Amino acid sequence: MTIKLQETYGMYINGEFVGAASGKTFDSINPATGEKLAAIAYGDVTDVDKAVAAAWEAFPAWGKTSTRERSEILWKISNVIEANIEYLAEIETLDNGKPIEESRWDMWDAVDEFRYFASCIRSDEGLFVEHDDASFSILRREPLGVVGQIVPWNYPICMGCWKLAPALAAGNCIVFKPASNTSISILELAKLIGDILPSGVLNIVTGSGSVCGTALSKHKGIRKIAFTGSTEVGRQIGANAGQNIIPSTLELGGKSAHIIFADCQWERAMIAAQSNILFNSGQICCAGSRLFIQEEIYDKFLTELAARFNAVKVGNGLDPETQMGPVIDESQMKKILEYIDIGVKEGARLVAGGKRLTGNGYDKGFFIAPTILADVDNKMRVAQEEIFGPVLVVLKFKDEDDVIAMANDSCYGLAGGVWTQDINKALRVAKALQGGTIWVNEYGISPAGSAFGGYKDSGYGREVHKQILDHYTQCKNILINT
Ligand code: TAP
Repeated sequence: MTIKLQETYGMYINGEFVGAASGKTFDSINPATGEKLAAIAYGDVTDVDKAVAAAWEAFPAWGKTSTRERSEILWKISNVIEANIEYLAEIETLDNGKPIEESRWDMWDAVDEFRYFASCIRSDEGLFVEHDDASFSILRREPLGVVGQIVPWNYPICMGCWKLAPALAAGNCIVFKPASNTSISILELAKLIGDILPSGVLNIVTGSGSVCGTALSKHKGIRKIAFTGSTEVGRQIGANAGQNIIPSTLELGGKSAHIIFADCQWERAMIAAQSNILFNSGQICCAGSRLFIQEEIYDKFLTELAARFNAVKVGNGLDPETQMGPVIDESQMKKILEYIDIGVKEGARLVAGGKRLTGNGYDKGFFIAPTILADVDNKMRVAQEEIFGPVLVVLKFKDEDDVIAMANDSCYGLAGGVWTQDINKALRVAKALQGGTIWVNEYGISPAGSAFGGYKDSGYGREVHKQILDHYTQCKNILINT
């Protein structure tokens, strides 16, 4: 399929695509070619005001729909996404750069998210508390009203649907801001589902984080803000929410420990160690970016891993042979290359990659060779700071206590992974690790129904699980005395 994108995309407000009040636009760039894909409306506070007003206009009716009606609407949305997987996946790859197969997985994840929450609200039996023979309380879930949602560029549709599905399921209206690097796919999705949702229930504002995102997160008209992105911006969003006395959920950065014990299943652990730093060019919040290898197998595992990194086919994500695409933009590329430099200066040993790829059609895009920095000390900056690129840092460990201490010596606590065939050891380590998700003999998957979110500076709130519905509703206790 070859898609013809619109030259210009407006914001989606009150069921219509509209330009920014200022008339300004910004360009969305294909990271594989450096070429402009489309111009996007550059929204500011005026546009955000308009979107919030439209959402409140829609709320009285939407908030009163039955769970059956909302569930059916969510199913319809999931069916539309499923029917358009190839179309949406190609747009995602054009805009984000990831290999087309990864974009397809993201779309399936989005489909599943809507179906999961469509089912959750039909099976929620609510809470009833009997106080004594005469009186009882009904704990009623009520929607919050209008909620704000802000997402990053690494999983535009997938992260978007992680947020849209539960908010809609709970009966809220939404003002949603995609990342400015990747606004197109969610606007295309709005086109596809526009006639399923009543006007004003879903509004999408586009523009920069500093102007449009700030206007949304400070807006007095929103009743909750959900954010996925960097810890730095998450702090500001959380503070803004605090000022307005509204709840926030924050899914932030990570530097997850991926632990390979000597008794691991070799091939499976090897594949996971590679793919969980090279999927999406390493631009994954829960990437297994700190790889801990037990000393007995350190040299052998590292040598084989480096050979695999060197054999990865890097290229345009639309080429089905491509295993890893570009990084999102030039500034991200420079930041990643700087970190590689820092790591080498700190004393790490470069055993794969380490440079920008040039020639061979790479020059106009933002391609970095899959990189491994070995013999890293956990105190080094490359072990403590999130690089958000295809750069694996590798550390050696002696035993369980040693690796748990190093793994937890991080300001982040998003995720972690453990590879061993000893289930007792696996559980001991999984319990000891400070992270919201710990995979055992697995890494990186978060199917609907598992809970995803961070400890420490990685944020709070758990998405992909029905408990997020608590964050999109408020509880009313109705006490009845007979
Ligand atoms: P950010 O710079 O934080 O941007 C994320 C979103 O926030 C974008 O839509 C951005 O808009 C907007 N934004 C930026 N500054 C803002 C402000 N002052 N007020 C309100 N909104 C603002 O992150 P990023 O560079 O796009 O994404 C990478 C980070 O996200 C990494 O740290 C990664 O770990 C994290 N991440 C976490 C998760 C989970 S689930 N924990 C998942 C994916 C990514 P613009 O695009 O216009 O700047």
